[in-house]
Amino acid sequence: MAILPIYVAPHPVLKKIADAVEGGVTDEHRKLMDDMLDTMYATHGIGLAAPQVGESLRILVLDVAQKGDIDEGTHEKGTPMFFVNPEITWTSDEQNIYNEGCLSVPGQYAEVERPEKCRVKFLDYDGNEQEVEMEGLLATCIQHEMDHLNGILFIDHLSTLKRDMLMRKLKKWTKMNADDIAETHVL
Ligand code: GNR
Ligand code: NI
Repeated sequence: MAILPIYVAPHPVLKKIADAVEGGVTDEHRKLMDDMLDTMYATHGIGLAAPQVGESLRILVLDVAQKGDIDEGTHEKGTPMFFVNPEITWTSDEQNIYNEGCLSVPGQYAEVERPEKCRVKFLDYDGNEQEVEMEGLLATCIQHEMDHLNGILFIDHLSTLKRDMLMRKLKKWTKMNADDIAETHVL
């Protein structure tokens, strides 16, 4: 159990193509996934990619069903899901628009269009190969997380004008909150 600091844009680790996990899922990878899940719950995220905690590896955790508020003591885990070396094998023609946020772009939100459904092949927590189909928020979230493994942030889907505006707002946000986030974020 550990809560890891979150790397904030424009940190270079967020721009790298993450390395595939070679030789199967080990206890070391499982410890990273457990810590990522704790970190995700502690920060109220619904997904987290390893590069966001400074590990350039193709590992993700998701839980879009978590409910309640950790500060109020009403926080409940939904269904945590773990993905190692995920690959999108199919996307629907149908698109969906969500107002996205990102723990690495704190305080900023924008609408992003992505396929409404997708199929993903991956190794699970135990290292077994699986393929699942996702839709709605889950599909949006896994595509957002997969982007992180390829050095892409949700703001990279916006026009240059909107992206520059959000990055300027982010710089102001990090300056304003510098004291509060010194231990929880890496700038
Ligand atoms: O917590 C998160 N919420 C969210 C909302 C809409 C679309 C994507 C996301 S993912 C984000 C957590 C995060 O930054 N994951 O990389
Ligand atoms: Ni993100």
